[in-house]
Amino acid sequence: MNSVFHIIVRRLSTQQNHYKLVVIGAGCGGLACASKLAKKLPKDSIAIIDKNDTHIYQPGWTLVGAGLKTAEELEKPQSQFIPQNTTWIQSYANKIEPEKNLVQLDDGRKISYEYLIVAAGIEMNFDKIKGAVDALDNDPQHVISIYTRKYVRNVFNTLNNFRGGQAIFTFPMMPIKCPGAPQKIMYLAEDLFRRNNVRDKITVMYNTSLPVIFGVKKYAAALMEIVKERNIQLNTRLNLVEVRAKSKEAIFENLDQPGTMKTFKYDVLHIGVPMQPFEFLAKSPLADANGFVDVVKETLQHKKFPNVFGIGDCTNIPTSKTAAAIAGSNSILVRNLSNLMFGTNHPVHKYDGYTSCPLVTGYNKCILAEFDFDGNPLETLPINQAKERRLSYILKKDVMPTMYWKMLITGNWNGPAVFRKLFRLGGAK
Ligand code: UQ1
Repeated sequence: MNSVFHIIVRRLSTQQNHYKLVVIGAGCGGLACASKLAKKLPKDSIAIIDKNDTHIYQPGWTLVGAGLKTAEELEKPQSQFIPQNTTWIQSYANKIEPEKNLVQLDDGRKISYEYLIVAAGIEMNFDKIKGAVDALDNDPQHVISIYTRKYVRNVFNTLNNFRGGQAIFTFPMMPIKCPGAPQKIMYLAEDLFRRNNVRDKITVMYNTSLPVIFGVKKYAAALMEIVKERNIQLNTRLNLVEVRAKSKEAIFENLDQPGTMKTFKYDVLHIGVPMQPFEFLAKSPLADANGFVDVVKETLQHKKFPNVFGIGDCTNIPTSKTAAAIAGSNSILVRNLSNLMFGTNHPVHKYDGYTSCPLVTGYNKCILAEFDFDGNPLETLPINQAKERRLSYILKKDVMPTMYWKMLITGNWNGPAVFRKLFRLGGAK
């Protein structure tokens, strides 16, 4: 009863057209920041704009692809997470006019703000690969992707039923969110093939647009060992441009010789999706030349509009786009925005680029990569996290989801830096 009442009140209150703070996006970054600020601001000061009814724990999708979780258990009603005392505007933002402090919604309504947080995420675009959508929709026995709510549900079935042939896993052009995911699902698949006693009948191949397997040297070295040991074929500087479902051919552009194509036969093709900034952002005065929200990477404040901040996948902050990056940056955004809003003078804490990639390498092991803007490891635990460990796997599979739901998006998790300092004080290097 109570919650029905709240929903009605919230719906009615969406008639308000001005807010002290507007947050675009109720994903991980938007909720983490809004939850913190809702505790500091009076009722009805904050509006959160997001159309989606469902909040999805996206870092779990690799595990769904491996049959370790169900897609359903990663999904919860968004209404549970919109912080009390804020207004949920269930629309899409489709235009931002920062000179006028206005956000326009898809129904034409205009919402004005004093302060704006842009946390809109990044858009996936399979259409950049000719034939990909058709193949994913019509040939799910052979063409798969963990990257969307719709397609992830089919991945485990296909991998688990695979009995022989060539399995190709692709990594698209940057930027993408969770750059580790396209290879995590490959390691899990390779392990699954072994468990199903068909590994010797399968070629496993990783075709990446990057020149290296991973951007951070320490973890790249560990991953190269695994790739060698497990007989995975690694091809760099190849970008998937076309899928021919009928002939089961994947066409890649050789990025070192633009215009030159290379064709591979596949029996299973896992597609890492090309991504791009949402068009309304790319076209807005907030965007940089690539269409991402142009913020100062240490403070998360917009470079031209000081009352605007950005967090997460929609920004041009040069770190890997992950939930862990939100964990490492949300308190910095909130602190800097609070200083501006309340005229306070808390010390300016600077974001160091902390991000993390729990690289699951099998059904019970994981390399827990954590690093900063410069690709220097920033490891939490006083052990070498480049080693495959069961502990890291348990953290990824069982601990992170709870931290995300209970702490991060509720505004109570500022990343693991506090533990890092604690362990270092305890005597580790
Ligand atoms: C993290 O805080 C986080 O958000 C809850 C993740 O997203 C799911 C992560 O993957 C990681 C690695 C962290 C960092 C936390 C620890 C304890 C290393």
